[in-house]
Parts: sequence; structure tokens; C-alpha cells
Amino acid sequence: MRSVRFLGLAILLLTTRTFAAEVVWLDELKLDGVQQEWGEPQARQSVGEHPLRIGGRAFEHGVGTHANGAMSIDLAGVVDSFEAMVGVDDEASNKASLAFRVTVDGKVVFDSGVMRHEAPRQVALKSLRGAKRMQLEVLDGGDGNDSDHADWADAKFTLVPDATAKPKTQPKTTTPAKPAANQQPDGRARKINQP
Ligand SMILES: [Ca+2]
Repeated sequence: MRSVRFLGLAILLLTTRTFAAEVVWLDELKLDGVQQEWGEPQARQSVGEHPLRIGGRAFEHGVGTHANGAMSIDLAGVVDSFEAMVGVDDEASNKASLAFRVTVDGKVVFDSGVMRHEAPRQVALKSLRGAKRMQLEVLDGGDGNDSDHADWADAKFTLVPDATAKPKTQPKTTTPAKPAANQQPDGRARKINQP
């Protein structure tokens, strides 16, 4: 009987520990290091300062930004996973076209491809324990940045148990976002079928 009680207590403790994993929302981080070509980064709203909305779906959490742009995050080795729903904010005109890219320690781990007004796409990165640096980029889709209102909606970091630090944004750097595959190195869109 005693061993059963002990087992019950052990399971309770394990369960409590599992549910106690600490979450840090991207919108809790300082955004003054975010680079973008239009407007200012916004916590919990779009770059146009409206509630975050992608494909008719509203989000309470997230960061609204604009192409071309990037934010660099020090993961401090304490992040276990990163999740987000990404897409063009509903406030943008029909000219909007952009792409989201996530790089961890120099390796591209997510690339949305070009998105227009459509349902959000899910980013779900697991097993990030020990990773040092994450780069979140928004690229202009190869046709310039007109109306490229981009949301990192519901973006959050889940920390490893007993984390002793938290992820934080890095100061702005002078390194511009890398051009998309369909852009020339100077960032201009490649002209197709023209002399
Ligand atoms: Ca574009």
C-alpha cells in the first residue's frame, strides 16, 4: 500500500513537472533590435497596429513586422522548442507576397516559400536544446516589399526544465537579410522574359 502511495506521488510530481515547462512568447522580447524596411515591429498586433489576423483567423499573441526584415535571437542554449503560425496579415492589400525563413545556428530549418493572402502556415521546431542563435527573417517574395505585412503569430519558445536563462533579441546588425532565391544579390527582383 505504501509503495502504491509512493508511486502515485511520483507520477503526480512528474506530471506537474511536465506541465510546468516555461513558455516565453516572442512578443515578450525586446523588439528594438528588429530590422524591417517599413514601419515598426509591434507586439501582439500587426505592423499597421491592428489585431493580428491571418486568413480570417485571429491571434492574441505574436509580432507584426514587414519585409524585408530580420530579428536575431540569443537562445542561450535553454530553448527546447519554437512554434509559430506565420502568414500575411489580413490588413495588407492584395499586392502582399512574402516568405518566412528560420535559421538556427547557421542552418535553415524552416522556409515557407512565397505566401500571399491565405491560411497561416505552422512552424514547429523541436529538439533545439543547446542551440545558440535563431534568425527570423521575412523576405519580400521577389517582387518588392509593397504591402508585405508579416505576422509571426502565436510565436513562442518552450524552455528546457530548470532553464537558468531566457531567450533575448540581439541588437541590430548591419548585415542585411539575404536576398531570396529569385532575387539578384542587390535585392532587386530578377526580370523574367525581358531583353
Ligand atoms: Ca512582396
